[in-house]
Amino acid sequence: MSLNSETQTTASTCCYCGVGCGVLIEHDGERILGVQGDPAHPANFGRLCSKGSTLHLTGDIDARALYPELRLAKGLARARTDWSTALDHAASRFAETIREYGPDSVAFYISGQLLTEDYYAFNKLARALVGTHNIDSNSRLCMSSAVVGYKRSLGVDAPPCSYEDLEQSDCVLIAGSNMAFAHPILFRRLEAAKAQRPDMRVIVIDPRRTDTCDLADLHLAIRPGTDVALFHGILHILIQEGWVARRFIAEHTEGFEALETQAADSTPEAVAELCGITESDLRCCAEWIGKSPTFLSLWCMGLNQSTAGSAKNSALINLHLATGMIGRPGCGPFSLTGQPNAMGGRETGSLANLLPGHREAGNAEHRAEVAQYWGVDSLPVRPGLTAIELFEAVRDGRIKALWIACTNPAQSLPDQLKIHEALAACPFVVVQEAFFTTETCRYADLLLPAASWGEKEGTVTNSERRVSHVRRAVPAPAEARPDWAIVCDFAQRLESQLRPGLPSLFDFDNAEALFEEYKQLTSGRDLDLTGIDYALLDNQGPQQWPLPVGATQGTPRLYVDGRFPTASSRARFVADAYCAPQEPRDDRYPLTLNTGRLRDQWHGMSRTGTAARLFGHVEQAMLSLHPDELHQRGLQDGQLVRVTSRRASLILPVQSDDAIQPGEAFLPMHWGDRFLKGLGCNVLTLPAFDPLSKQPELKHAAVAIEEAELPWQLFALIEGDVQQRFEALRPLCEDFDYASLSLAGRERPALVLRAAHHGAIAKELLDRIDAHLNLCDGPVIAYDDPSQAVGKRVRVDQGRITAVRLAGETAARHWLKDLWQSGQMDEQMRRWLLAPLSTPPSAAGASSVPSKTLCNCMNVSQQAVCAGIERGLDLASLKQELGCGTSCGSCVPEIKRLLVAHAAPSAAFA
Ligand SMILES: Nc1nc2c(c(=O)[nH]1)N[C@H]1C(S)=C(S)[C@@H](COP(=O)(O)OP(=O)(O)OC[C@H]3O[C@@H](n4cnc5c(=O)[nH]c(N)nc54)[C@H](O)[C@@H]3O)O[C@H]1N2
Ligand SMILES: Nc1nc2c(c(=O)[nH]1)N[C@H]1C(S)=C(S)[C@@H](COP(=O)(O)OP(=O)(O)OC[C@H]3O[C@@H](n4cnc5c(=O)[nH]c(N)nc54)[C@H](O)[C@@H]3O)O[C@H]1N2
Ligand code: SF4
Ligand SMILES: [Mo]
Repeated sequence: MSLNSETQTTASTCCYCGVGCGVLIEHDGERILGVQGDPAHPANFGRLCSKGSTLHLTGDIDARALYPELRLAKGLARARTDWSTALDHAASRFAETIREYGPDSVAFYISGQLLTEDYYAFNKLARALVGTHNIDSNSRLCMSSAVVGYKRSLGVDAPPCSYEDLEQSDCVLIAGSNMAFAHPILFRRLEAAKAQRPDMRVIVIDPRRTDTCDLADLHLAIRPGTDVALFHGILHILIQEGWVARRFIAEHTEGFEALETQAADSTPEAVAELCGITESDLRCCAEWIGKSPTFLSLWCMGLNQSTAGSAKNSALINLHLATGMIGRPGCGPFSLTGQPNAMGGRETGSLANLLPGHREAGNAEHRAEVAQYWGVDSLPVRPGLTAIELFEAVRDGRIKALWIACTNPAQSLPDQLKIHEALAACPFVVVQEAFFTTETCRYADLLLPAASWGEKEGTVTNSERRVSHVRRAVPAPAEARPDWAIVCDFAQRLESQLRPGLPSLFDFDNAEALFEEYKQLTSGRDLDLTGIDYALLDNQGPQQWPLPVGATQGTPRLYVDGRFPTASSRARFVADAYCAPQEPRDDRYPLTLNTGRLRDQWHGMSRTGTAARLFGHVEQAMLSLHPDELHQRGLQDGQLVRVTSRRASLILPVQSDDAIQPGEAFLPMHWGDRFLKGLGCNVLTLPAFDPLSKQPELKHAAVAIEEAELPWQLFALIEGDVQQRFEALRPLCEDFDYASLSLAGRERPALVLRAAHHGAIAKELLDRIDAHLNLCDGPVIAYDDPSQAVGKRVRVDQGRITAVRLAGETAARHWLKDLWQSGQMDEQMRRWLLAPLSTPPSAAGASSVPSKTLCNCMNVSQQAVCAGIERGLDLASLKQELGCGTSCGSCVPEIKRLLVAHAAPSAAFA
């Protein structure tokens, strides 16, 4: 996009992951025109990944929630209303419910993507005004095991490291993190460090061979869920070999004896066997940890999302304490936070069991401190419900009014059938959302449009405890409002019902006023933020806490003096026994289903799912299985299967992938019911949770698969107005056994529908689909077989294909999609269209495989890269000739893998 003289730039942050990159938003005061990495931001120094650099292409206005909408009675449609009516109505419903059933009959379910000021307002609303601890967030699905891990082992919830430690470490252990996809800018920093210091050891612990393994000197593909056993086994070897820091243990820790006894049983033979790795790999891993001068560990959902999540966290921290590898440059246990402000949520107390300033809701002294600061008599004593428990309480009627903000539980929580039941049964559901398209919005009795990225002000804290100022670049569209403002406006209306005549607790004119009030609650606490204000962040840039008033700079590293914030000032060894995942595989459900992230999509895709090019790398939801598992079942790559867990089934295509171990399966978490009929991957997952952190086991569900015989297939593509067409076509998908929607293209985005059914669908349904595809009249070339075995329609506007529909048989879909993409239309195709043939003309060089965009920044396809490799190009010359991998670098690991596959004569080369 060319920038004119009126273009302004606003420095802000990326709204995706916990790396917390700084972005420069280019805009004209009304619309966002472009985005660049902020060279001055210490998280990214100007770089952005494939998601950050496409932010300005996302957020299609047609998908945004623009006006408050109210449903007056269940069964009726929602209608547009004004803010005042909307919030008065909500205040009355909440006040009535609280009066009749008590404060614990209402609940708030919020998000790690809110800003610190939003969180603070929600917390004060729930705990001080309503008088309930029923306020939990999606961080329960994300970081709560890390919170428990830090608190149990080190005393408080504080990641002790800095990003610089990645550059300074000699041995980096990456456990249950695919940082190449999920924290790409940190992965780039690690790549660069390893290129500079090739002696640096990188160990990856992940059941899958991910792109992150590209950097690994050692990859331990352990059996899912066996991390605790592995960490105990490593400790066993460290002790046996004398690689433990006895002096550090004696001076700065407690509880080592109990752990030694525990580790004594974890013999290398037994652990290697249990984890499914070789004893020599296990010993190698322990040796690198034990002998390297510095040791850093990075982890994410592979540890946290587990019924042993807390135990996994502490077992890993044990290794740092045993080796004294903490509090020094290049050392320490360093959780990568998922969401952009998961940290801020923890700081402001946005989990049911927490209170602002790293306090505990279960601690009477903490409750009294906070109550006094807020000027209320007391805070409730009764513990609040955590995410899974909370939705259970919604389902069984204990919760009668539910406020959901900035999260999409009807996609992201496990055991989706129950979540949908709960939302349908709840008497009053408020959804505060930036996009009206999410699965959860369907259940909103009141939909409140929220401002989103680039439209709101506040602060966020990234994985390294660094607080950034999030600045507003443009006004929010239509009537959307910032989250904190919605909360405060609602709270004031609720106050007039619940505590009439008293001074308001929510008299805040702007986000900064909220920050100023909140930060005093951190005074004297481990995270002391009292020295931070917006002006300091503006003048001196983002700062790492603690930064108490009077301090001149933030704190890059914690525990440098070996003193820990526990009663004894000693860190604690935790001796948890290994526990297997809740749902072991058996004869009936012989596969373990693992779920996680793709490179270019974000969660439920409300934002990334509006940018066609972000589907270029992976176009549709596929279940990945080891080739042997496909072979055993006589399945072909791309064939439709029915995946069944103890809870439900889902139909989608399989994909052969030797990065997955036999006995396991992998499904991306992104496709919910909107993009894939059948409620998405979480219809399969289980609600079992960790006893301490209450974090659910989203990574290990037992499943079975069988071929889904759905011979009647449909493929459709239509260019333009993709969001509107999405809304129109999605309801029709319900009539198919399988249906999935996605976007395709770059400059001319198109909506793509793939569907399949056990028999031919009704002619009337096909006609309705054709009508939405613009294929009923005008320049349409059609062949319609009366038996519906083959039906083909293509619209050609000014010599270019603009819509396609294949019915019955879809073998020509890749060929037609390529023709659409290239803007070509030839005589051969015209002839084919008019003939009763289903397969594409072989002479046309028609591709039988879908094309894939490897490098999204520079628009380079996998085919082009492979052709380059065939011509003998290496990585440097591929970059130079094709441009791939020269911008954000996210595709480089994949290009390297193709180079290796080509070099190895036996490996399959696509
Ligand atoms: N592209 C992209 N990036 C994101 C996000 C996104 O949606 N898209 N979301 C953000 C958020 S909120 C989060 S929480 C992070 C998540 O970031 P990650 O945790 O890195 O991502 P996941 O893909 O969920 O899971 C990581 C890995 O855990 C592995 N794993 C599964 N079971 C086990 C196990 O038992 N042990 C071990 N050691 N590993 C296991 C999986 O195979 C997977 O490769 O990503 C953040 N960044
Ligand atoms: N199977 C499986 N399930 C998982 C996971 C997994 O690995 N596997 N990971 C879990 C994890 S770690 C996480 S973090 C969750 C994420 O799950 P969700 O929280 O459900 O994910 P999002 O789709 O990011 O939801 C955020 C919503 O906020 C909206 N939004 C964006 N900006 C704003 C704003 O400024 N204000 C408001 N009010 N709304 C806004 C977006 O449109 C979006 O709908 O998923 C969890 N679920
Ligand atoms: S690494 Fe994370 S914060 Fe940085 S640009 Fe990518 S998604 Fe945004
Ligand atoms: Mo997360």
